[in-house]
Amino acid sequence: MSSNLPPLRSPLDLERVLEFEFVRATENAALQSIHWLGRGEKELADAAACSAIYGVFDLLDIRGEVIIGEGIKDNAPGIFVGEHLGTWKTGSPRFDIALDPIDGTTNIAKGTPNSISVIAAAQKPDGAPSAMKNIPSFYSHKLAYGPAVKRALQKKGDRSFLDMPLKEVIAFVAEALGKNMRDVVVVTMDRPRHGALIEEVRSCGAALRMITDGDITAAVAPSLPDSGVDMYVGMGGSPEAVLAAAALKCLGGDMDVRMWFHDEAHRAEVALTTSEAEMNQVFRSDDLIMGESALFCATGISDSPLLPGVKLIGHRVETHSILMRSRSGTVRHIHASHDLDRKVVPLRG
Ligand code: VTB
Ligand code: MG
Ligand code: MG
Repeated sequence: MSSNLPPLRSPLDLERVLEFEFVRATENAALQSIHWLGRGEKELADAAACSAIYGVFDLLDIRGEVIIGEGIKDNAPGIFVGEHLGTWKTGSPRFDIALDPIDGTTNIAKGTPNSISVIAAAQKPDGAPSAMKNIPSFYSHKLAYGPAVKRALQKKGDRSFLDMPLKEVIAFVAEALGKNMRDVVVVTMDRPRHGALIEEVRSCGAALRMITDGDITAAVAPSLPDSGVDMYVGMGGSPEAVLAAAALKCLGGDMDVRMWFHDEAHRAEVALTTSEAEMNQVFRSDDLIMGESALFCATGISDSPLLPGVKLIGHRVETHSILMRSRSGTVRHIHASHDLDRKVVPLRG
């Protein structure tokens, strides 16, 4: 019997099959790092999460290359740019991978909320250009918003929010969401470098929520229907901007991102390899995640607007993860209960 419907899946769409292995990796990282919650040992937490991620990829027949990894910011133990993940068996699918084994290691060290393990990946044909942009600056200026604001922005000729006074941006977001300014919830990280920005949010009467760390969850929050967050703004890590962009591409929200330099020496260093135009460019999610599709997954370690953290209940451990792909737009919430007495935990080292 013939059918006019497209095939259920293309044999080449291996992202669809393999995405569940990626979420196993973030689950494993969350399960391993939970033991470090509150122990004041950032680096040991990071090392545990890395070993857990390596452990899962060591079993996976892919040819994965890390395009965005940890380490550039804080010299923590990490999985670095250029590393190979997967078995690299001949003919296995090629993936570009961005990851942060723990976003929010300080939070883990202190036992505070807002830490996750996160991976984004894009399948790509051999020889194709990189599917993700590795921004060379430590920090980027980011302003993230949800789908309704994105649609309103497109109607107004697609100006960049980063070129508008923050007050105007908040007024725009309020209008797009049908809210009063005072009900627009803006999240930023509590940092001295955000002093002027914080003053501006307060002076226009909007609702401000400050977090200590972990701005991937903050940037994704406005695109989640029930997060209670309308926008995220601030200067945070550039790798975290690209990871959040993968999620936003799946969820239909977006983010304006521009390199931001904390000192002149760093600007000069980046200028050696980057044009002035690129240093001033405003990137959107599609500019950072260039491939035709991408997957994003994250598992909560401690509670965040994106995900509940790991819970230890008797002999079992519960994890909450989110898994999504931009091609299909499917967003899965995966609540898993792990029996640590029976589970074989893949680890490296
Ligand atoms: C940022 C943010 C991260 O660390 O990189 C921040 O993107 C570092 O900021 O999510 P400081 O250099 O001011 O400490 C995180 O919050 C956690 O890695
Ligand atoms: Mg990290
Ligand atoms: Mg991080």
